[in-house]
Amino acid sequence: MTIDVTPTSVSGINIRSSQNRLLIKNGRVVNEDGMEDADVYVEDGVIKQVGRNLIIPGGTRTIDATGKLVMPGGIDPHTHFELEMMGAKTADDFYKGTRAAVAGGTTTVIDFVLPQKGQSLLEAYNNWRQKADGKVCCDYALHVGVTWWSPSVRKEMEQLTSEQYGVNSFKMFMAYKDSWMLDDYTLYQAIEACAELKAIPQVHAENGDIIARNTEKLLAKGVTGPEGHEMSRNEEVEAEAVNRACVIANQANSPLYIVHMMSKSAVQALQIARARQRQPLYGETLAATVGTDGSHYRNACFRHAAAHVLSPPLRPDPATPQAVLDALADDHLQLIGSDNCTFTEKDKELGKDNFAKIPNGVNGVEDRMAILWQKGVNTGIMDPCRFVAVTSSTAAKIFNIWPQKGRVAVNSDADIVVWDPRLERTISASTHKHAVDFNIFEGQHVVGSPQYVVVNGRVCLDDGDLRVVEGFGKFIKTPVNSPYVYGEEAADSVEPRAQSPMIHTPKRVTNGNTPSPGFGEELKLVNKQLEAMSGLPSGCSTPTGRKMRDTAQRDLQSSSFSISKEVEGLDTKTSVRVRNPPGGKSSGLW
Ligand code: URQ
Ligand code: ZN
Ligand code: ZN
Repeated sequence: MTIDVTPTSVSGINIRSSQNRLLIKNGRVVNEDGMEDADVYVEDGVIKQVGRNLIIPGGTRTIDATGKLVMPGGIDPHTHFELEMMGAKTADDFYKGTRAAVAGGTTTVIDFVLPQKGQSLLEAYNNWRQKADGKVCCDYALHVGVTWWSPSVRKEMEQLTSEQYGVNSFKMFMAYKDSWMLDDYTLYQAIEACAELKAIPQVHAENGDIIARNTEKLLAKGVTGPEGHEMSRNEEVEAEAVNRACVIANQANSPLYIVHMMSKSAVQALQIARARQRQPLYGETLAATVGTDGSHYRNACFRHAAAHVLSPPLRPDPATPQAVLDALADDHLQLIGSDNCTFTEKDKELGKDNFAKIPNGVNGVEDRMAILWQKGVNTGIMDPCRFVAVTSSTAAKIFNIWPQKGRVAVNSDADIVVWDPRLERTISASTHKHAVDFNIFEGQHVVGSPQYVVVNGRVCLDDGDLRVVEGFGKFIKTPVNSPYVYGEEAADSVEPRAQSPMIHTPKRVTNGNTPSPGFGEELKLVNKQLEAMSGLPSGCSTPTGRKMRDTAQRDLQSSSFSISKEVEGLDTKTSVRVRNPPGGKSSGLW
């Protein structure tokens, strides 16, 4: 067991009991559906009271959160720790990876069990549990990959969804031909199985056949460097697979969750499918997508360019980060993960002479929240409530661990971030907590970061000092039949979904400015293309003709609370207005 602690702390158990009571005072509590000025009292890892004038036992440690936001700890729905792929093993193991997560404000990660073709899913699951259980510094759950198909795989999927194993999501690959990729027939069966089990099917949406052929052609022409990676799999290759996956899910009358959406075209394809399909479709993007771009593939330095290689790739279109941020704010995308999958310079060199051999993956679990805060909140694109939704609570709802996770409320786990919107830092590999020697956000100045991070009631980031305990985290079971995904309201048209108390209506920050250009004209074009590709809606499920939301009608009832006004001296250009929280308008003053 490794303990990053001050000399006064002695063991995981003692640390737990000596810090079993905690009061976070004078902060502004932010949940996905509103904000309120309230104190938060924690005992034995659980939030016991939220409000003002609380009666607290003597000897309780108090954190003064004046001027700070008190938010649910981040949930990163997409990590790969200790993953072996493409001849290498990720630098971040479950200890270093979750330590980096906590440093950045994330208190739960969902990692992927990825079985080899022909391997038992249960065996792979057990391997992952063995790797993770003794090392995680925060709680974690598992998705399981379906990388091949047989009756035994179907049976093991069912076993994995039982109470004993606690898995409710399965990832299928439409890329990585000759390793994890499934053909459409098999993908259809796997998605059907998920729907039958009331689990959540996830897809990696890229056309693996096109990528394989393009790779051959590029290599034959002498394009061997990292720039060939994006060239072999441009936006269209991603958007086609997004549309195809949605069509297959529609035929199977299944919901669908699309992981790591990296391009405007892919988001447009999803937006169109969400408008036509009855079952819910969810889109996840990455910190990498909003925090950097594909221009790095043209960097003359192989190390630099290869460090940015992931799949689907970062896009050269410089409008991508802004468009993806807009989509996150407008609920065309629902979550942001990291896809943390770090390989060292030495590992990336496996592809020195052939871009197709560069191990795929980048960092992100540590900087995901600060990057989104900087790019999304400080710029006024989204408000803090939407920030909480996309970084935490929506993942908790989809994967059916809400409100245990993803909420600051009585009886929720005490996974809490005290966020200082004034804290400034510059991201660098020289200071990050990852085990990897490169950071794709190197040199970026961010304003807003966690000051305290509480994991299950224990202060693991203490006024900037990281004090995690290896093995302190635990495995969290994710039960099937998530009401958010499979509940009645989830299958209805957009109006009832928006009215559901469980579902936050996303808030576009208006700032008095015209919203940045969305997908208007381009969308119409792609709409036509995709309609032509997909044919008519399935006879297996009932199309609802779900209406696309009218952006002009969003967020018209803003309150006057403004972070830039309230936190004097902030150098963030923030001017965020939010709706009144449920139960009445907040005072707006700390
Ligand atoms: O495809 C993924 O999610 C993993 C296995 C690799 N990382 C990446 O490049 N996205
Ligand atoms: Zn993937
Ligand atoms: Zn991934």
